[in-house]
Amino acid sequence: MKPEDLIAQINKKDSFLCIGLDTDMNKIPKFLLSEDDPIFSFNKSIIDSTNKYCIAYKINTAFYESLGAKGWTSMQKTVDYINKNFPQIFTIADAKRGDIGNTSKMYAKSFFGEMNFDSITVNPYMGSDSVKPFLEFENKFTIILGLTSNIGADDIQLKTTNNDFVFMEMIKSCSLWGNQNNMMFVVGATKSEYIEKIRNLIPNHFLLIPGVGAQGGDLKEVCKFALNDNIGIIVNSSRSIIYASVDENFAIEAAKQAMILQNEMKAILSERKQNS
Ligand code: OMP
Repeated sequence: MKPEDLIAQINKKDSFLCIGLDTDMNKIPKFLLSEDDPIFSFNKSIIDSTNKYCIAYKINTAFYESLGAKGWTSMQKTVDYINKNFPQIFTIADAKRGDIGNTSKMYAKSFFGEMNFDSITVNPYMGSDSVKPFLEFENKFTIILGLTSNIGADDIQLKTTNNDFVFMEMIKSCSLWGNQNNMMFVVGATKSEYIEKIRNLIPNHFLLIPGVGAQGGDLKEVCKFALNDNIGIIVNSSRSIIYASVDENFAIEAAKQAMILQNEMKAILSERKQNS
C-alpha cells in the first residue's frame, strides 16, 4: 500500500485504529471450536463487524505459528480475506523478524511476496543488513521496534549511552536506512512520556502505537505529541476489542468496543482541527 492511500483511509474514516487479531484458541467462543477452521471463522466475524471503524488489522503471527501448519493456513486465509474484501485496509504481520541479510531476505519474501501483507514488524537489533532486505519491496512498510510497551523495555531500550537513550540511538540509526514512505516505528502507548522526544527526532514517520486497552495506555496522552500533519499514527488494541464477549454476540460486542475507540479518535481529530 502507498502511504497516501493509508492517509486517505485515515481521513475518510476519522480513525487511526488498528485491531489486533491476536487470536487464541483458548479465548475464542467455545461454539466456534466445532468449525473446520475456528481461528479463521473467528477472524472473519470480527473483520466483518469491525472493518468500518478501523484502518488496519495486525496479525500477531505467534498466535498462528503456535498451531503449526494449521495456524499458518488460518493466517494466510485471514490476510487473503482482508485483501480481497477490504483492500483499502492496511495489514500488518506482527512477526518481529530480523536476521543476517540473506535470511531477512527470505523473511521479507515470505511475508511480503508470498503472504502479501502490507507491512511487517522488525527487530532492528542485528543492524542495517538485517533490515534493508525488507525495505527493498515497493509499497510495503517495515515497522521497526522503537520503544516497546513492555516492562522489559527498561532493561536495554531505556538504558543511556553517552549521548542519549539506547532506543533513541536505535531510532536515529534506523531512520537513516529507509524513509517515511517505507518505514514506521513501534512506540508503546505505555511509554507516552517519551513520545514528544521521539516526534522531535522523526516528525514525519508513521508510529505504530500498541498498548491501548489491556495494557492501560491512554489514547489522549498518546495523541498529545504523536499526531503530525498527516495524523501519522496507527493505534493498536487487541484483547480489549476481540475478546469483549465470548457469547454468540462476540462480533457485535467487538464492534461496540471498536466504535468507542474510533469515536474517541474522531473527537480528538475534530478538537485538533478546531484548534489549528
Ligand atoms: P493488547 O495488549 O491485547 O492490546 O495487544 C497488544 C499487541 O501489540 C500484541 O500483539 C503485542 O505483541 C503487540 N505489541 C505490544 O504490545 N507492545 C509493543 O511494544 C509492540 C507490539 C507490537 O509490535 O505490535
